[in-house]
Amino acid sequence: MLIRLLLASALLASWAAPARAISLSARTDRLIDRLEQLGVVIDRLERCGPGAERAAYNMGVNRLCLSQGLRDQPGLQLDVLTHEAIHVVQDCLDGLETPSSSTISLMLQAQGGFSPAQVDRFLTHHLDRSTAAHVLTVTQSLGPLQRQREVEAYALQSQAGMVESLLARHC
Ligand SMILES: [Ca+2]
Repeated sequence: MLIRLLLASALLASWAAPARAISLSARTDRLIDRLEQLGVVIDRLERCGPGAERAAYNMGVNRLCLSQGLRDQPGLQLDVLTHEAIHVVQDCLDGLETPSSSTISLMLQAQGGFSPAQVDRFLTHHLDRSTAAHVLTVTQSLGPLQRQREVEAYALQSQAGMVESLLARHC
């Protein structure tokens, strides 16, 4: 199982990028630049939804909202942006220009030859217990595909380098 995890990580990660050498806000700026290059419009608003959401991505119009308030919390800001960037990757997997999206799980199965159970173990490996409980709560009313998209975004939201690599490969 460990070898499979490493293989999945190698498939997703960019080992060449010395990510830690760069500041959190510089990494956020770089990710924003990358998304803008793809044609994603970034809106910096006070709030991103009726429930004062910190961020949102609309795959129909390729607009990503990031709350202004996050500027004071660079670590959280990068995680939140990375979470939304994973939704952009999922959008790209079904064509960025279309209003539909796919999942990283289906991509790993199709392109990496992984079984659904192996992909689940890989994602669970990156998801800490408290986050996993939170994801189950916030996705309770969602259908299986939408829930899977959220599981992937929560599991990989602290993996900015991996997500940059996924954007480069699939968008
Ligand atoms: Ca789209």
